[in-house]
Amino acid sequence: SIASELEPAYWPKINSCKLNSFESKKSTLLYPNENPKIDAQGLAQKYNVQIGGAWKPSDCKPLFNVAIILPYRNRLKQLSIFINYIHPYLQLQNLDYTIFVIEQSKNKEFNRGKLFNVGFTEAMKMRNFHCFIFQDIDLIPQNPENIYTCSRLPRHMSSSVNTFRYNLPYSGLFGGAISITKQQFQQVNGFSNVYFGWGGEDDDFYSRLQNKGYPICRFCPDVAQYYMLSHKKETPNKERFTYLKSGSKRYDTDGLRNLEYKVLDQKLEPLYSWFLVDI
Ligand code: NGS
Repeated sequence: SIASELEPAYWPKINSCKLNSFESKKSTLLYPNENPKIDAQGLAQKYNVQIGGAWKPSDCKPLFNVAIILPYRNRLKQLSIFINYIHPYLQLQNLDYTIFVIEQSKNKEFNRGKLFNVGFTEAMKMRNFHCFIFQDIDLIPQNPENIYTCSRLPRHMSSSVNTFRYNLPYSGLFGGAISITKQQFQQVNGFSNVYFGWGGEDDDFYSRLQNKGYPICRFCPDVAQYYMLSHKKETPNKERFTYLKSGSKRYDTDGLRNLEYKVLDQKLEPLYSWFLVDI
């Protein structure tokens, strides 16, 4: 049934963490502080975040863990707004989570899909994560019920964004913020690596899921509400439609399986694990 497909893939059982501590906030939409004080050490202490951006509840045992992968370049203010907001938000949900920031070096166009593949690969070297959230740092989840873990089906989490007046622009949209299990991500060979510049990589990823027979799911619009931080529009990739057309030829070869990159630097920051990569 639909209901069971929306359940977390690792729904907590007896003696494990309840997901109910956010009940009281249910009807309140949350907004980020757009001018947060940048005191990473202080925030890490206040919220008990382990170095590298990891946290889990101490009074119960989460039955799932999640890696949150954030592709990044040149948006320091947005990063600090997001990071300041997301730790307390996630802690309302009693998750075992780690935050990864994957920064692309300067020399090429931004490649969101490839950075997700890198994030997946590096996170898996640190720990055998069950569940991955791939998301943009300009998207602030507003409803604490939008749980940051995997459903049985891959989930489009950001289906209701203020900039689209909380409407879904097209039914195949699978961009912004998504959740997917490790196995599902490996089965579709991750994202394509060929999309440099804005657009198309998420549509390609959706086709990969369809190709392997995975329907996607979404929570209802009031749960899936996001507030988008403003920024100027990126330059679209002129090749994106050509790549999308020939996409199916590359599903098996282009992705996690042929991923090549170089880690230029890495650091366990107080609030996230940071990787600088040349792709
Ligand atoms: C589509 C893009 C997607 C993008 C979506 C929403 O047109 O990559 O718009 O973008 N696909 C192509 O360009 C082929 S948004 O308005 O949120 O910036 O995610």
